[in-house]
Amino acid sequence: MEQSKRQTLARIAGDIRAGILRGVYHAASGHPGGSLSIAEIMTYLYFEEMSVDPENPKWEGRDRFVLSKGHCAPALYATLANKGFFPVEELDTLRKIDSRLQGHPDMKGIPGVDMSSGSLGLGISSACGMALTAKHKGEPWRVYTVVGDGESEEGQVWEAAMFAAHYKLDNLCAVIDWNGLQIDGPVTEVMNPTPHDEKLRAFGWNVVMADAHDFDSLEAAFAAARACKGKPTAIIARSVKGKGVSFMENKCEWHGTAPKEEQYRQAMAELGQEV
Ligand SMILES: Cc1ncc(C[n+]2csc(CCOP(=O)(O)OP(=O)(O)O)c2C)c(N)n1
Ligand SMILES: [Mg+2]
Repeated sequence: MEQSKRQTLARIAGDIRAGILRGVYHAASGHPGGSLSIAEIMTYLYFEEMSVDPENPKWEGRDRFVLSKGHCAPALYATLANKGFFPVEELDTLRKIDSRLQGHPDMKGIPGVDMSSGSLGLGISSACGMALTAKHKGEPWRVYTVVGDGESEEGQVWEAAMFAAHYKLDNLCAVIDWNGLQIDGPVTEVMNPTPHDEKLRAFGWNVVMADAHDFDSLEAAFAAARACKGKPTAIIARSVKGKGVSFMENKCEWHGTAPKEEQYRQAMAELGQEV
């Protein structure tokens, strides 16, 4: 990847992190940890990989995205706002009464949201249904979903994995955000879903490993997903929960806690962002 492109994407990921923090700070609630861990993934998807049109969010030919780990809505909202689906200032209304940006994504109210989500395990199944629809219709658009590693403890995720391989959904790409933590502890201690790579291969998936914070690694992974025919692809993306804010990194406590004013100021300063 050219250095200028890498720099542009890094700047956008920084803006997305700032948008996440703005939202949860003003809401005084929400989920910063798992939102920050997918900033580069969301950046790469919406600014390089997917065909979408902010002027026409319901365009039939668009690629679809399902945030299966719906609690990380702040990341999706910050991405959509920076892409131009709605004003960045609206991020300050996160979780407020009468705001359309509620704690979990709502496809009926928010431009650019293709599927409502929040109940873990369901989103990847919706993504499978969308991908099968595209196959039936002979449409070229692709479907992307981001699944949490804690979420992958849900049985329904594995039912979806079986379904996607059975129907040879090579237009489906599931990114597993492997940040190692879920709501109350390390994923491997709560209910160990690893090794994802061996299990998904056994289910019939193409599996690609990636560094979730490295755009070159993401570029290679998404290219490998596109190139694979006859199988769905899982990108297992190694990430850091709370990435970019020193005191949030790898801390379960920041799964669903909003920063206080001083912490917010410090976090924004670390990101080089205006408060
Ligand atoms: C079916 C269901 N059970 C429980 C929850 C509550 N919950 C919200 S986030 C979370 C942990 C998710 O962990 P992970 O998927 O690793 O998310 P991340 O680390 O990316 O934030 C849980 C249990 C939920 N949203 N849905
Ligand atoms: Mg996790």
